[in-house]
Amino acid sequence: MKLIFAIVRYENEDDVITELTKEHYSVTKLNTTGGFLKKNNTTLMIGTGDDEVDRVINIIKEECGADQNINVNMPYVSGSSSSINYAAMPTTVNVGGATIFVVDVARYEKF
Ligand code: 2BA
Repeated sequence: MKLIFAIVRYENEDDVITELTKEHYSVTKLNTTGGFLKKNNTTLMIGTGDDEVDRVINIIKEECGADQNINVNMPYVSGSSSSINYAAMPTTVNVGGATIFVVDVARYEKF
């Protein structure tokens, strides 16, 4: 058995969950925050059989669409302790798609 962690954009979570549920996969949704952009995203936990992993990843791929570049202003600190400057540095980051981890499940029980 595998446990799939899929980090998806907040905008895509509904579509991904709907499609997975339609195909009878069980999903747990966690509200998470990306460490870099500090924006809300969603982490989905899906426990499934080894031979179902590719199907689950394909569904996520279909619903998350292509990635895209966005411009953000990242906080930037410069100077020394006597004169610290705070500024915003324009940065382009690639967002979209999904980030997926697949891990082995050592034991699974359900009561
Ligand atoms: P964030 O950490 O907010 O990252 C958002 C996007 O910013 C990333 O998109 C990436 O394009 C860029 N980025 C992240 N860290 C960066 C850095 N140190 N320097 C420059 N650019 C950086 P994705 O790679 O698609 O990641 C989307 C979200 O998935 C991430 O949100 C994070 O919540 C999660 N994630 C991605 N890789 C991860 C990993 N190896 N471990 C844990 N979480 C991960």
